[in-house]
Amino acid sequence: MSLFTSFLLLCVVTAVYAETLTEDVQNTCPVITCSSPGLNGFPGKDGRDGAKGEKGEPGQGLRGLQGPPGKVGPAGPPGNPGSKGAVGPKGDRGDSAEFDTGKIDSEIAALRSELRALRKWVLFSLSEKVGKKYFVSSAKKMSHDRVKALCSEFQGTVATPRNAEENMAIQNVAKDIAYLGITDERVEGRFEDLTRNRVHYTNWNDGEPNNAGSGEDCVVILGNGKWNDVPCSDSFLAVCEFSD
Ligand SMILES: [Ca+2]
Ligand SMILES: [Ca+2]
Repeated sequence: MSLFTSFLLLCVVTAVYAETLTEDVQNTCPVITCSSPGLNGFPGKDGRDGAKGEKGEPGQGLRGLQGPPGKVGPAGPPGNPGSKGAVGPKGDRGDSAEFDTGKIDSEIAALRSELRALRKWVLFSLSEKVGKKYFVSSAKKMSHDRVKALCSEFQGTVATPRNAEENMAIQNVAKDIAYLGITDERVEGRFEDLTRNRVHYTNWNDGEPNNAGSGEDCVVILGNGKWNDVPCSDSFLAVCEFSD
């Protein structure tokens, strides 16, 4: 081979190598390093709202003024009873002016005196007195049981003559047939006073006591002062006796 031919061949090889090197450099070199920087683009559109964040800490600013009180709420249910408290100290002595026993006693004495005077007047005007006994007659007729109740109501008892003088007094005070405090209710034919003591003074009318009909266990004094046994349910005047 001639020297000229070798020179041409070398040129061709060099040219091919250079072209090959240029292509490799273009394929591996980044553009940004290999070219001038471009201009910034326009801002993109707003993105979507993100997820809600956690509650933040209280602020550090000044606290506002306190508002007016709210409306009173409804009453709640009653609570359980409380425990019993301790016994308190003894109180002061009360005012006894309203309970002046001396004043009360004097007022009672005055009332008793007035009552005695009134009682004397009633007995004097309405009764017959024999010794320490007063006999007073009712103006209304009633059964023997009612007579007993009436005399008891006025703290007396049914008139029971113990002698002729008392029998006369009862006869005088009674304006009609009147019950005496004598019966044979417990034992037929055994006449007793209302304390169940057998009577010793009697003033029976002729033919009495006869326990007539279905039975006669109470005693009345007639207009002539004589006695008759009668049914206790019959109605006659009451004569009560009182002690002085
Ligand atoms: Ca009888
Ligand atoms: Ca009779």
